[in-house]
Amino acid sequence: MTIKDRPFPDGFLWGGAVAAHQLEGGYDQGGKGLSTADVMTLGTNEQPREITDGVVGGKYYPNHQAIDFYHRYPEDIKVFAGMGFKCFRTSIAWTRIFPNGDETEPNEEGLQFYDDLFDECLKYGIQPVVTLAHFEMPYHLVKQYGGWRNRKVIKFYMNFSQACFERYRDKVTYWMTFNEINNQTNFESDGAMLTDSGIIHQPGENREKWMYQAAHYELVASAEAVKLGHQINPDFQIGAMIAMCPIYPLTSNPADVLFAQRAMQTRFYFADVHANGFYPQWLLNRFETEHFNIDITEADLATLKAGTVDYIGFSYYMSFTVQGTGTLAYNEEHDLVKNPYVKASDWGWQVDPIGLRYALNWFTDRYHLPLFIVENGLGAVDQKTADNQIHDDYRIDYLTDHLRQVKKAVLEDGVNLLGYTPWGCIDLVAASTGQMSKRYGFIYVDENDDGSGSLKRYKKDSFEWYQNVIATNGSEIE
Ligand code: P53
Repeated sequence: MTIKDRPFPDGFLWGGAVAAHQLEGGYDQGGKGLSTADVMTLGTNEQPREITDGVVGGKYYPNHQAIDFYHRYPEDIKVFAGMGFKCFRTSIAWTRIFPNGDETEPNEEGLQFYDDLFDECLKYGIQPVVTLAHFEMPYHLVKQYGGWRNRKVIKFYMNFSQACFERYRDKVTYWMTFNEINNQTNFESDGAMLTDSGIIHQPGENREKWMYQAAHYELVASAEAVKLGHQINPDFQIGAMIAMCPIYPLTSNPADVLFAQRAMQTRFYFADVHANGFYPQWLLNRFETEHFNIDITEADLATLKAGTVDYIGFSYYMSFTVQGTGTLAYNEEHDLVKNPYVKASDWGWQVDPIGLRYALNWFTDRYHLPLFIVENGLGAVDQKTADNQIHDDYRIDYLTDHLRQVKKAVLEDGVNLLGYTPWGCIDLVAASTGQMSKRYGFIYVDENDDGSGSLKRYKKDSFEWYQNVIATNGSEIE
């Protein structure tokens, strides 16, 4: 069987993906409250973003302005429509709807903003695909309640999701509950813990334990949201969102293979709970032996069972590799080794297109659910020429190489894939570093790391390439 000259399935959702805090800006407008994304400064690959105690004068916070999508979205959506987007993945900033998180009534101005944004998409036949919590939550919930350490936050999240489900009942079909909920597997990263769980660690506490506790409340909240969403509109498709970085053994040494398996079990148990509705036994055993005393009630277990997801959304950028360490306790901060068979991006992310086909098959075998690639892409430095061209052939190559593997997975392996939304379809603020110079877009935004620049938009070479991929429904990928 060949993939040459064959299209993707009818109705395949080609589009692009972004997240509220990384492009909207307007961080204090329309009644919006302060979010966790608003207290993170600019970093680099070597220098992690600083998490400040509130907004501190004299520091630069890239998400405050981002690319000003808050004011420019009609112009940007129009350009997406010109590319032929069938869908557009974005998130709803929790703090536009519940500025502090613990109010009883939602903020009408925030709700109206997303009504207008979704209407603008629908006008062009672009369906919004929406993440509820994408790496941000009200900062007040962090300060006042300890973020997702606190069971009370489940209720606040439910208020938020209910307000969104009800308001956008007839505008949105595809939802995701928590972006990359499993990125906190790297619990030693302050950034990952804040963005995923609103956790600011106290010195000396057991970080791993708190990661599992926070993730448990999030998984319960997700399951409750799935249940509620289906009551509000039975046609809703509510998914998980998992950061898929397959983890390979460095060698065929059985100790490496076993450790890689446990690393995968650890990084993806979140998806197990989302999709199966229960915890894997190895992890419950680990909670016991480590005396983590995670607060998991019988009622929680029933909720998890009753609120399994409809599909698995996932991001894919890179693969990881590990070597046996003599223990099975996987620690992402320390246990990753270089894979000699793949190259890395300028930010050290191991570029591995075949790993995407592997991932699609792995998810399918494990959960037998529809899949949705909701992020994929190459963060790279782009040069704008004097005549305003951006020749990003490296990005076209990256995406073509990945789409080739996706196409094989769909057409040859029979994977059920709903769509493909490359990350940062317009340049935006990088999550890990806060940089503008780590660009993913088909559309270049004239803005520097320090926020200077005209914010004008320019089409890159990849724009026309992707436009053609969509117009031909991928049939030219071979
Ligand atoms: P940036 C780590 C590993 C894989 C995906 O990332 C990740 C991260 C955290 O940075 O995040 C996702 O912008 C995330 C997006 C993010 C994108 O990947 O750091 O869902 O919000 O922007 C790319 O290069």
